[in-house]
Amino acid sequence: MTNTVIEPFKIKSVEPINFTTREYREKAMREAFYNLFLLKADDVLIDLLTDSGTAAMSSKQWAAIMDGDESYAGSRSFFKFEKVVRDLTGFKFIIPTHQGRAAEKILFTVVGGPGKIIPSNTHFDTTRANVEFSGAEAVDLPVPVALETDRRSDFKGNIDLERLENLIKKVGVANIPLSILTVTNNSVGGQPVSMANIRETRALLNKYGIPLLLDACRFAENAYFIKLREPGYRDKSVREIAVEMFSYADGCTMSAKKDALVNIGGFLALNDSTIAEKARSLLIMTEGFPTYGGLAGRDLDAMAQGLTEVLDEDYLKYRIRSVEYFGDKLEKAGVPVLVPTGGHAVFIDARRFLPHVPPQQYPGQALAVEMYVEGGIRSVEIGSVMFGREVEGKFVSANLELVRLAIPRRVYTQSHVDYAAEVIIEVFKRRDRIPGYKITYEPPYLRHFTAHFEPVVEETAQV
Ligand code: P61
Repeated sequence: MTNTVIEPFKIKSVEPINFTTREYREKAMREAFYNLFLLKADDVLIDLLTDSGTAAMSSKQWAAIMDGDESYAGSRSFFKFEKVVRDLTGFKFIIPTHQGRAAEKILFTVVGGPGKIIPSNTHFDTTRANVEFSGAEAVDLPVPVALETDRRSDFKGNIDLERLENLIKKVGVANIPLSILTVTNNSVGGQPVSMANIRETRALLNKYGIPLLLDACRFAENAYFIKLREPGYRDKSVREIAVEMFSYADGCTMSAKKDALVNIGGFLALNDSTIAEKARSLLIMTEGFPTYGGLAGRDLDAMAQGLTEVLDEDYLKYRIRSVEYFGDKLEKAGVPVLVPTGGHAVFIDARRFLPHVPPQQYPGQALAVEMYVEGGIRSVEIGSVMFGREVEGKFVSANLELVRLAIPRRVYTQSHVDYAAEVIIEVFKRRDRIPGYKITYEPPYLRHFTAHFEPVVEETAQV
């Protein structure tokens, strides 16, 4: 019997990555104001900033691209895409968009607005931004265990049903146009939502007549976790599980840049004809005609093919295992990682990694900078840089100080992951000499993308 889970593909086209020296990276980091979003991608060796839009497409997807139909209206590519999405989700109205946030913007422009409340297990930042931009309020209701990074639990992505019912009773059904479940739950560590939780959410919302939507961008990874972990699902195909997940929902938003294995694309799918009609009108104004929605015809073909490939269980086995392998390796070396490892990324608990750096000196940012300088690894801070706030002049930290190492789909091999783990372990060995950071410039919104930082030198040695 062999145990090694191998990449279920061979490589037909390669893209070189650039090696740099430590001195070069120190300079690059300084010139980027210690913000990893401001680095040139060519100066990054292993890019774990995001799993979004970074997948390697298959030869079949590239072939489908050549077959794309670029007709303005009634494109063959659209009908192919629509059929694949409808067969999978069962939803009636399929509206293509250029990416996930465009679907969110259209949806919340139609159903949001002042006084409205949108509950979720946890809104991703673009979802929250679009809810709030409409004037509505985004409420996160994760289960309490989601905030305990060192506690293992199978479905840390679940929504807290008791808090959901209390919220409905408190604010009233009329103010809740819909509820949304993010599968997997990115902001709490790419953790899955159980089928039982989806089903019970549906039952609870039915009692009050509130629609349920899925933020489905990692639906296949979620479905595979259900197969692995939830009683009664081991013998079902991942496709059957995914179909069941969608069957409890009235619609979904989708960033196809994740589980549709493409570099750009998304969609909004709905059962309600009134909302769908309003959404289509907005689509025409902002994205494009309903049979291309801000994309080229060939992009729709690539999505249709990607949505089929992502349900291949050899692929999902490799995908989930290779991310877990990375997490296990770090955990064994004593690095404080969020457990269990999620579907798309390994998350490091920077508060435990750098206990001497207080939240107001951004331990996640400090760690992300060090990993780049040490070995050219790019990650993303998900902590007080992204979610911290000033309230009446006082610093309010994020719930968690995390650094996310997101794994692009089908891009890196096991030796890339081994190397990345070695770099992180080196940084861990000298963790007590790592300084905190202060912000020297920030824009009014989504500051993590463009803020400037400086090390706090008085406290410890300079980077
Ligand atoms: C990511 F730093 N995610 O995880 P779009 N829902 C969910 C997402 O994970 C998501 C979107 C909707 C990204 C990209 C990203 O500040 C950031 O196609 C659960 O990117 O519009 C995207 O889908 C939005 C990274 C987005 C960020 C915003 O890396």
